[in-house]
Amino acid sequence: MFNFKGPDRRKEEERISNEKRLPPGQSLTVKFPVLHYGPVPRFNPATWDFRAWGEVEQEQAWTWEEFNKLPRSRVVMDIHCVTRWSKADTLWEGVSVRTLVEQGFIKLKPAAQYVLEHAEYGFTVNLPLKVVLQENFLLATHFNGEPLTPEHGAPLRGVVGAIPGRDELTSPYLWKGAKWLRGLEFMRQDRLGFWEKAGYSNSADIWKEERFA
Ligand SMILES: Nc1nc2c(c(=O)[nH]1)N[C@H]1C(S)=C(S)[C@@H](COP(=O)(O)O)O[C@H]1N2
Ligand SMILES: [Mo]
Repeated sequence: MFNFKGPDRRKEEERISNEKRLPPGQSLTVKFPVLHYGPVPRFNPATWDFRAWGEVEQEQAWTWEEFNKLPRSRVVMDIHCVTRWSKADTLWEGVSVRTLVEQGFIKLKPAAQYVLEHAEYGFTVNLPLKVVLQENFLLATHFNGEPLTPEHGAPLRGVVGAIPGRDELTSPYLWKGAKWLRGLEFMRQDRLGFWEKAGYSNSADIWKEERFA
């Protein structure tokens, strides 16, 4: 992609802003800051699994090997952190929940309305099912063509951002994607995740600047 120095960062910020891609209160970064609570877990491909449970016809569990055989998708998005940095044109590759549902890898019960992402160490994040099924939410294994690094969520993370020009999609802040993701729980009723319980906004819409509850 790009490699900017200071003045280029400002120029790029101006461009993104002119294209109406910079949400209120955000500034563009060309770095990729690391943000999370707690330690970075180790990945063991022999014991790792990814599970889907709750309001599903049948619970599922994929090994790392099986997960890598699922249909794959790519998406280019702008990502926006609640701590006010944004990063433009990030390329993510992985597995789309919408595709898993459409192709019958996950069979949802009609009662499923909300999703809780479950990550290592009991970390959770909640989103409406409707948002998880959008194209701007991905179960990502790769960032900008490379496997995720441990600190950015390897081997698998949820990621959510804004796809330029797709204003009809709900676009939450980046914390709504759990790093070190191990499963999705489909629920009838909403349940708050880790940061949501700590006072962050439940809906977290970047355009409405919904940072705190
Ligand atoms: N497991 C886990 N995932 C998490 C978090 C966390 O604390 N634990 N923090 C979230 C927050 S607040 C942000 S802004 C993004 C940051 O992702 P990055 O470190 O790749 O930039 O991860 C999100 N996912
Ligand atoms: Mo964050």
